[in-house]
Amino acid sequence: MRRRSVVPALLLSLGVAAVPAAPHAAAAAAAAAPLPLTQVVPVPASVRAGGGAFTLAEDAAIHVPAGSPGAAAVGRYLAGILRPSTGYGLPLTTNARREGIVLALTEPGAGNTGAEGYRLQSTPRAVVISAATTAGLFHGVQTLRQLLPASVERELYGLGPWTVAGGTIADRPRYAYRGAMLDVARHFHTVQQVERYIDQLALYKINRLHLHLTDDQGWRIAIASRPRLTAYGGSTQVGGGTGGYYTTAEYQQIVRYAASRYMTVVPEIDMPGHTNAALASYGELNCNGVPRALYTGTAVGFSSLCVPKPATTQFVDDVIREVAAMTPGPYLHIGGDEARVTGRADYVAFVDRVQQIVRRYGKTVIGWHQITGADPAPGAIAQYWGTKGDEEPVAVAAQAGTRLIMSPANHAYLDMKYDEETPIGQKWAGYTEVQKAYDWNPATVVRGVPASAVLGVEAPLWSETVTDSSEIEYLAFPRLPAIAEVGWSPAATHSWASFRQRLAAQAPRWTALGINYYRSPQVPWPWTG
Ligand code: IFG
Repeated sequence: MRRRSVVPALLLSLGVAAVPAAPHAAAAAAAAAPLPLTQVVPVPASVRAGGGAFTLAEDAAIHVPAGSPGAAAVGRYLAGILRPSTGYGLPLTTNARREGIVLALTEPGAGNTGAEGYRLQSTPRAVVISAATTAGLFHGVQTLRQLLPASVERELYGLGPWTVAGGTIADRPRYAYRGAMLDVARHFHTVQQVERYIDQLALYKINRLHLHLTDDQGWRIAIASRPRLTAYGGSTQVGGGTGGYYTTAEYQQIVRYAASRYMTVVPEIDMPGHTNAALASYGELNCNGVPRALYTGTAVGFSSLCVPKPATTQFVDDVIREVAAMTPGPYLHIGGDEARVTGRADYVAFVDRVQQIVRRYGKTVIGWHQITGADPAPGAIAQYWGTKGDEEPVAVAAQAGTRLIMSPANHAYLDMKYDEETPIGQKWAGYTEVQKAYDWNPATVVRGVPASAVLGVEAPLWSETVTDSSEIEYLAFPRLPAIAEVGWSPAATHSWASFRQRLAAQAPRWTALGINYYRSPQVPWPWTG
């Protein structure tokens, strides 16, 4: 669970009050009214304000249902956030009294909250978060966090009051697939850096973490039957650094951590293009049998597995078998993008063959939308990353049953620069300020795609120019919350005027969490003094 400083609690237990974060801030907080229930990102499906506010009492408890380890884990997660900043003990209890903070599981289907939704009712006696699933409870907790003062996110405890406005929220997502992709191949990002990003994504109810594990510059996942992929293919990165990779144990640590934040990991093995690291590691994968040199530049489209060779099929089988075995989630992403030096017939043959292998190992195929140029297998998912919305094969495949994840590069690519001054990132899909990341509709972004074919959205962050958490955060905040709202909130609530105000109110929370965000001129950020 969340790692937080235990110092305040220790001091409290010794009867010594830790130094409050900032007395004037406490006075301001005491004077300030509780945040309006609508001031949440993503904006909830329905909000009914009214009735008295709830104020967390020092002796409050977090009530969880008996017999649900998942609900207790969500309770502990919430306690891990509230204890350091309030200094309160906040014990978990199953005594079913409806007072303080209550996490309640309803009968499936009872509250019409679906697989991930929740109800949050705030009265002077209690804040009750009820859901049919523990995922719903977890998402309700994210909303509760945002209804408490931003200082609730701090490491050091403040003086409160910890008040939540009175009223009722009934909330559930528009789309089931709300993802973020992190490219750990161009620049390697450690388990700790990935876990930090997972915690930040959880704030906005993201539920899929797509890891781009392999590319020309590096192979980042250990494959026992192919040790050179990481021993050699994982030994460098863009710019020539030492690269790195995840052992199976480390990958499974990421999977577990993501699952504890109700996020499913989607591993991507990009093929047949973007494979220089593999081609350098095993000469047999090249048509001439000669291993390629390692590559540390940022060009794309120059590499391809040698499709006709049986050795290539064996390689793909080894890799997919092992990645599928270490991935509890239902998806396996096979890439398929920018295979510019793969012959057309070879590309179709390869994509058709690889899809069969993925299905044989019990996973659902995801591929970049170029796989619609082959024969998408039944149940396959295409991830759209175009910018024009006029790609005919995508519409044809969608009409024939292929489902889509929308990642239009001119709205959802977090590695695009904000403007010409942005120090990192790329610009091939156009400068992307916050409003451009927000103002699009997944249901209509590609012409001819039935709205029912759209599974959801994903925000890719490619790492050619991104080396650490600070740079991840600079590009992801504030645009990731924009895409999270596009994926979660009803289309009817979509409003840049409303969103930019609610986004501005997130800034003190990001500051409290140490998130290095870009202060976009499009957002009325609060005066920070
Ligand atoms: N396109 C490539 C990525 C990355 C990206 C950077 C896709 C599917 C440009 N493929 O996006 O590997 O280089 O913006």
